[in-house]
Amino acid sequence: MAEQQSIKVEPEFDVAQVRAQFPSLNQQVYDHPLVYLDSGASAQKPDVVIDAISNYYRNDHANVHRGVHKLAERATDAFEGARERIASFINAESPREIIFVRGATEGINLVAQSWGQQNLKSGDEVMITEMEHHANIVPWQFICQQKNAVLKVIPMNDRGELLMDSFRDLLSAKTRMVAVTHISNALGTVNPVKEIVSLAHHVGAKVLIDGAQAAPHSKIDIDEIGCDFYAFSGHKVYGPTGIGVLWGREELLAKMPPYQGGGEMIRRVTFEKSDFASPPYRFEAGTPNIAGAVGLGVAIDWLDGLGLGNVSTHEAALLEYATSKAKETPGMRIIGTAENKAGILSFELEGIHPHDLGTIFDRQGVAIRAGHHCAMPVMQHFSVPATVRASFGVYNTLEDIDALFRGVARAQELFG
Ligand code: 7TS
Repeated sequence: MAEQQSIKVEPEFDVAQVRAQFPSLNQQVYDHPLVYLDSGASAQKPDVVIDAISNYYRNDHANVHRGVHKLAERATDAFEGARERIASFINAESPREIIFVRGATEGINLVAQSWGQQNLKSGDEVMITEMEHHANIVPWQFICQQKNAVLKVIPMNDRGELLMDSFRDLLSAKTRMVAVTHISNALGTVNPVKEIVSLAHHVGAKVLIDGAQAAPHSKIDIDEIGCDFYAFSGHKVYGPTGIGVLWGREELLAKMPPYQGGGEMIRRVTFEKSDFASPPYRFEAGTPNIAGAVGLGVAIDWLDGLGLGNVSTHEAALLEYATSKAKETPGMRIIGTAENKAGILSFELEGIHPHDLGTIFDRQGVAIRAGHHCAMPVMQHFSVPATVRASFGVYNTLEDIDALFRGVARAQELFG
């Protein structure tokens, strides 16, 4: 993702020093040192994040926005401070554009329901791609069924790259929303989101980017991408689970109806009628995940402190090394060979079911994911039931990849 790398001078990147900050990596699994290659599913947490959550609960916890006492003030400052940090991290114009959600899944559901209920009508079209995670398929199916709108799918080639000509052909005045993953979790493909946004805007469609896999790996600048909504999850960017971010353009959010009703999201309530608060609070009914937001703010500062250019470069080197080893391995087929690819290696091994492979890896302390990766249409495209996926994080090393390939050799030995 060279185009999105930060141009600021970044600190030295020392993977040993990064690893040392992750207590969970320092353990044995079945008498082998843990090799964690499943960050695409969820990343491990550095000390600073664990400590921030613990300190918050030890010292500062109270409910936000409503208390008149000191702890309520501190909790509110920490919560809103995290919102400001996240806004500046993705280059949003204002913290009012940052909605705290449970994760990318909830962010997408929020847009599909709130924006979709108001803006879609019978015959309108919503466009997604063949490589979406179910989180960016099912919410659109729901709203399309509710509104009698049509779900269109941008196809991909056998390398796992979107067919941009087909996209151009599918676009029309009927297209109201284009919802696309920034990076495919099953293939690693980095999609040309800027170009997609520009083409979609040309026909008057809005664009939502599912950034769940992109936010941990590269600098996200929503202003540069030009999209209308961007969603990501805290737990994949080295932050806690149960918290994520939906960014939306302020002028769009201002017109959108609430997603859920309850406390925090109202201005005035009578039994006849309720008036709603302005964004982001209109979309944050109930007591939020305060500790999660605090942890996420710290995680993002920490990641930013490593330098996202460094992170991209490090993970690109891991991918290159793993890909070259994969190409030398007999019987191994890489699923997803896009020109522009992030740190994900999905593969199948001739004659061995991915789930059996997963177990063999596990017994050697190597954590990978085997399955359909919540992207069943991708599996259908490649005619496989599942793949094995190694996904890389900031703490992975070339030795981790060597361990992965020792696992492959062991599996081939066992299965003859
Ligand atoms: N979108 C993409 C591209 C994802 O990879 C994921 C999670 C989601 C959305 C949903 O994120 P959530 O945090 O709301 O669950 N992907 C994976 C994965 O690849 N393995 O486990 C979860």
